[in-house]
Amino acid sequence: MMPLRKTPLLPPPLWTLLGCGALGGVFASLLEQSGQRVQVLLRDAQRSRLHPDFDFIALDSSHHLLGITRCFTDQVASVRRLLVMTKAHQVITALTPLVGKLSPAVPIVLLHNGMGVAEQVARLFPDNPLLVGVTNHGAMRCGHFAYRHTGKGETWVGPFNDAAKAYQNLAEDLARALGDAGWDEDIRQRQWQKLAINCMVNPLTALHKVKNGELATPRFADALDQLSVELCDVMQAEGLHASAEELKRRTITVCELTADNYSSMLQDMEAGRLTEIESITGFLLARADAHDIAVPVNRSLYHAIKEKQA
Ligand code: KPL
Repeated sequence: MMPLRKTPLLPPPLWTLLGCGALGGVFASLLEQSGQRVQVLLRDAQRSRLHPDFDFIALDSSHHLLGITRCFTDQVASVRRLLVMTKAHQVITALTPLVGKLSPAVPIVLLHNGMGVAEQVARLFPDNPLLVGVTNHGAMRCGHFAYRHTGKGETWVGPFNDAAKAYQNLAEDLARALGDAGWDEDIRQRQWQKLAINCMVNPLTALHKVKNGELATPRFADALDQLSVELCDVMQAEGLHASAEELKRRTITVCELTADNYSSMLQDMEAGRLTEIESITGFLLARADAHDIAVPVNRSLYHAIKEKQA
């Protein structure tokens, strides 16, 4: 009888996370809790700062202290898969120090609100598999390396370039940590659906200083109607499936599911941070202009946010 060959036990995957904001911190914690390995890649300027354990408050309000490893740019050779969860406008600045250092074999996953950033990343790293994704988990940052998971949602990732098509296993690994996560070859459709939700929820909640749930009340029904018609026109011109009623319905569902949450744009405004308006409504306006479609209501929200931000 042939002796049974032992299959070597593979070590759990190692994720390197760039961007320790609210969502990044929650994803790092959930990945770590699922038994996968996580290291966070920090800016060199943060070498001398204190690095306490992650203080993670789960959905059931339980507290967890997680010893997540930190690494810096000179350790980039250890990176096997890179999950980028900075704000959209920080992605290029955060990735630029890795140009020429990150192996072209490392898949890069971009998970942020808004669109238009992956095109720039593809120019910086033309040979790396590039994946993009959307998520609607809720998260809050409650201090230095302290995070609260405020809502469980879906996460979808898919390929931005051909090289990324072989990386479906990354979606499976995310699913083990996040629950609802999947692979979608046609991720652009989902990105636009999320963009439409963000174009409606983020500027409106930030300008009116209301929780997401408020948008599901009759007070905002007209505004959502007008915005969803404009968004639908642009999506159809982009060759995507869209109906204004469905975009509005999806937005209301998200607002009901996250009724008690403050949108990321409201949180950014209140904290005096730059918002993601350029990658959200700014991207929509650019595509509307390219198709010569008038989007006056979205445009006025864009200018109102820019004015407040200034
Ligand atoms: O993605 C979000 C955000 O706050 O940025 C939504 C979906 C609006 C949930 O708050």
